[in-house]
Amino acid sequence: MAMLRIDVLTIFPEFFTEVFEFGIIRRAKLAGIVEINIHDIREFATDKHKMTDDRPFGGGDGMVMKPEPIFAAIQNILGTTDQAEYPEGTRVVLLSPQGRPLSQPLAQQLADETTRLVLICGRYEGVDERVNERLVTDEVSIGDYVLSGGEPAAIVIADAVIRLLPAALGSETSAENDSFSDGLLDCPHYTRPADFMGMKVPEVLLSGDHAEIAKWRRDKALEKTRSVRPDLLKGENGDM
Ligand code: 9WO
Repeated sequence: MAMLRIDVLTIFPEFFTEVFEFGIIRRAKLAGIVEINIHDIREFATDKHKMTDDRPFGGGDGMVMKPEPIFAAIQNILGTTDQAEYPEGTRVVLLSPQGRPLSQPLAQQLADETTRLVLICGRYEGVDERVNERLVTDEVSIGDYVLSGGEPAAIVIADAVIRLLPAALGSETSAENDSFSDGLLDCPHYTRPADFMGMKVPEVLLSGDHAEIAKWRRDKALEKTRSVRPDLLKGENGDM
């Protein structure tokens, strides 16, 4: 049984046809570390026109996603629409700008604690509030901007979480070396040739002195973070 099962609810299932077929995510799927199922909300619409949206009460432009098809999908996927009966380790995440910002600690928490991750992708002007009230355990944002749908955000959160699953990262890399694992931005990276168009690789990286190389990399990561994201360096009480 996979360590993590991800179910995505969307009106555009084809959006996800290829996106999980590359790199670490593909390898994690093939290794049975993660199982990803895409569900077309329209298939859970009960009326004869398979309606997934309707006009907003109170007027206004656009349409709102109806609650019934999403409730029916959650019933089908989790066997219940009662949060108290959700399987152990279940998170039902609504992707929206109103959500808690995704961060490396949140991705790590989801990777460590979640066995079932359901991602609800909104479209139109939004999802009926009863979905948020009754079904959603977490609302998550990937940034302070509005997208045309929750689907791109679902891909981002799935990627950030899957790569942190134990054994998902092979020997070639490790999440511990992630810049964000120590709260800093990344250091510069170089590969051959050592001199490219007159731009030379820093001598220290050719020295073989691993202690000096580690110090150089940390100093560069600190320098980059200070210049681009000083907010990442502030402690709890706002000092450095
Ligand atoms: C639309 C919107 C517009 C202005 C201010 C806040 C807003 N929230 C939403 C919203 O939740 N829209 C629904 C989901 C329906 C339209 C597409 N949706 C969406 C999700 N747009 N952008 C996101 C999103 C998700 C995660 N992180 C950033 C943005």
